[in-house]
Amino acid sequence: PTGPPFAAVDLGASSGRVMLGSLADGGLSLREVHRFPNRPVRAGGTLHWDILALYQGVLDGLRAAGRAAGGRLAGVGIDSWAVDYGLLDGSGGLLGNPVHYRDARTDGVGERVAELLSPAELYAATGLQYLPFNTVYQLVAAQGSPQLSAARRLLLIPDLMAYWLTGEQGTELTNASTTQLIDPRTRDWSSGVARTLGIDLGLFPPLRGPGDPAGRLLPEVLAETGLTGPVPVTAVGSHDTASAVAGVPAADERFAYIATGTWSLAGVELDAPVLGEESRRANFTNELGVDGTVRYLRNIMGLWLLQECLREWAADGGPSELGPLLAAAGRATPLRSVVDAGDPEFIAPGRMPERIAAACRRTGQPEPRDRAETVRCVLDSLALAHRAAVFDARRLSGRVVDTVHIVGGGAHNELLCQLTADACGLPVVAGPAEAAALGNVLVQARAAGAVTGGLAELRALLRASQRLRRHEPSGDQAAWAEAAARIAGREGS
Ligand code: ADP
Ligand code: LRH
Repeated sequence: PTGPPFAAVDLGASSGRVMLGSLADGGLSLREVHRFPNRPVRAGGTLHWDILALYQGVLDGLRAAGRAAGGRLAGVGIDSWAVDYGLLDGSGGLLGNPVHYRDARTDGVGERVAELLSPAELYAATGLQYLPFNTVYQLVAAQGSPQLSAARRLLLIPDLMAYWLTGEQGTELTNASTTQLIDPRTRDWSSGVARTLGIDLGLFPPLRGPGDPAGRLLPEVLAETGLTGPVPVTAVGSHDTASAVAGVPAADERFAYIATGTWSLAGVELDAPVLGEESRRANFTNELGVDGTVRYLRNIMGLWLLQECLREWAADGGPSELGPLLAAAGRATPLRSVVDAGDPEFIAPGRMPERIAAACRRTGQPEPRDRAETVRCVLDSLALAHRAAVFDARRLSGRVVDTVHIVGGGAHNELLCQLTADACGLPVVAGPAEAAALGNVLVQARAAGAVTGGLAELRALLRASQRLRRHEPSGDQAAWAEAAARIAGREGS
């Protein structure tokens, strides 16, 4: 007999969802009960997350989960995008809407931080890829602001949601590792970095790890959602990418993963960080994973490029449906023009088709002539960036890679998966698209004693139950190398 299901709350930059996961017959089934858009709001010149709308989405999702599961849940786990946070005053009230990592407040802050701590020293201490929006830069940007001065607590986004649901505060480790304030060797705070940059680590509640208890749903939440208590909340890999990597259906260690959604996070899973200068210059990050692992990966722009083109085209009228555009892109000339999908110049929102065309011009390549060619340019560029990241991860870590797993929403995009297989010259296993929710459920289920074993055993459950698609590499590797050379020097490798 199967018990009540586990609810996974997975908040992505493009949408939030609540999924129900059940373990039965040696497998894991997952079912979406609620999905809601995540629409950032620019107000007073600052780009914010609409955090209460997201929390409402979580409550609506838990209500739907309760309806689907007869009012009973075995537990709840929450994961979301990284680096961002809410500040609380001394009585636990939220001080303003969390600022979006794409907001311009961190412009130029990297240079200021580099004067206090050289990039080499910061990397040696934290192992994190330079991304202008890492939490350290956001906190340095906010220094001296009335809001930060008034703050008594800082909660990362999933921890903030967990606090509202349970009344309990903690800082989950995998997501804390994206702040650039964690030493990946000790898996604890780097007090030296915090001291040098004037950041008060006392703002963070104590660390907790994936599988640790995170409280129980408050009576007011049970009343609001129609759930019957007690419902435990468990800390999972609360960084969505940590949950997604736990949800990769790998059969052994010889794999690279690409979690493709709004971002593409491409790399390998290691037991220990790689912290040398070569790794820093190659723009690789050492984020912490479930079960003591290190996610050695590169952040690449991802389907954000496509999302932003679609947003622009929808506002303009004319064809902007994804399916027909992908079909047309599949017929367009391969590798006609490519851009560097690792370039921070694509981080900010707005005018994406124009910015892509400008990048093509700058590198002496023809501009895309229509929407299909723009989509093809984006997908070829992503495949090329995937190739560079997989090759560099392999070279810098010494890990043998014979399969590339693509998980996340991009696993639905067959053209992108095939192009990635072609570019890497390696087979791609595509799916599950909802790896983050699956990794979230598996960590909760193990904490509750419903499954046992390490990541290998958890992944075997995924292979037994998830539909996966295999793409064999085809075509000419030399063509990809030639395309890479057109943007060389700007690429991470
Ligand atoms: P995030 O977690 O960052 O919000 P997701 O992992 O949900 O992102 O991925 C969203 C992206 O996945 C979309 O922007 C879209 O490009 C892609 N995607 C989702 N469904 C499909 C589909 N059916 N076909 C092609 N691409 C898809
Ligand atoms: C993906 C993600 C990624 C981070 C970015 C801010 O959703 O968590 O791992 O770098 O968002």
